[in-house]
Amino acid sequence: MRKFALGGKLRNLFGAVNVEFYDELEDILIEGDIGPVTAARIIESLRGEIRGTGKKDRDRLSGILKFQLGSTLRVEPLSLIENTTNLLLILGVNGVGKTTTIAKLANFFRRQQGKTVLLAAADTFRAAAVDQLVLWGKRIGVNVFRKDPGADPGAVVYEAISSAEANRTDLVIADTAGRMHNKAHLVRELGKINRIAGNRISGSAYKKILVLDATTGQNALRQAEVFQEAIGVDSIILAKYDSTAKGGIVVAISSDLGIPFSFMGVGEKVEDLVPFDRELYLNSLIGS
Ligand SMILES: Nc1nc2c(ncn2[C@@H]2O[C@H](COP(=O)(O)OP(=O)(O)OP(=O)(O)O)[C@@H](O)[C@H]2O)c(=O)[nH]1
Ligand SMILES: [Mg+2]
Repeated sequence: MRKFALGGKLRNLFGAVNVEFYDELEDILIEGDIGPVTAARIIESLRGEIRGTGKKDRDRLSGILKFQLGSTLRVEPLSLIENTTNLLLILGVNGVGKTTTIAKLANFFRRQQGKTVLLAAADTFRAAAVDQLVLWGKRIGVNVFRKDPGADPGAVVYEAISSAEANRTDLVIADTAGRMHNKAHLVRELGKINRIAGNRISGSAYKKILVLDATTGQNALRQAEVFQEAIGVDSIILAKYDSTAKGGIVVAISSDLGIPFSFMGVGEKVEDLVPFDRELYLNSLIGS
């Protein structure tokens, strides 16, 4: 597991605790994408914990900080309901890694859990998006339900579910377009797909999964807010985790929005998807 820049800075800070300690720590946390609100809350708790003993050795400080960061971190595996058709609706803005993540998820559930999978090409906004999904489908040996470019994405999802149910397929994973004209358009389009999907598949067999690009920092928090508000988000997959020097956005999102993380993308290949590991993540974040 990679080490973040935050970890190195924290090690230096903990090695030489001085009067500026809390200010410096706050700066480091904010720089690491933890966000000002969460950083301030963590500093407050840390002050409270340390007050009294006056002893600030490195191990104790990093132990307390790890506990504080972990206390708001939500990690939850993505589990499918047995004996029914599940739907994962994949959300995210343009270019975050949605289509690649869909191929990775399909491969994961097929190989690791022996599930049958159908991909639904509901990013009908541009022809290349459908072609890209079809190409991934061929590579990993999974069928892709498609209609003509420009088709109604809700209809693609509806018909893909019908086809999957007829074939007793365990899982439909639907791609969606992130490239919308504006926020209102995005929200309207997603609302429509969500209503159709929710009418066809009920309860926790239908999950809305948001893909975020780990390299976009605080912007990822704003994206999560928009999708959460639009149709709700059940789980987040953090793509491009291999390409970021910061990881604090996970803590910020967990803490502000309470959405759990399920997987992280760690490369461009289909095998490069790993279940989100809480301990590994916290250790790599604070550099222990
Ligand atoms: N390093 C790295 N690259 C990734 C990862 N996931 C996706 N990518 C790359 O990110 C780029 C965009 O990925 P796509 O899957 O096409 O993203 P998208 O969200 O479907 O994009 P649009 O359909 O254009 O909105 C591609 O070059 C992928 O190879 C990851 O976990 N790590
Ligand atoms: Mg795509």
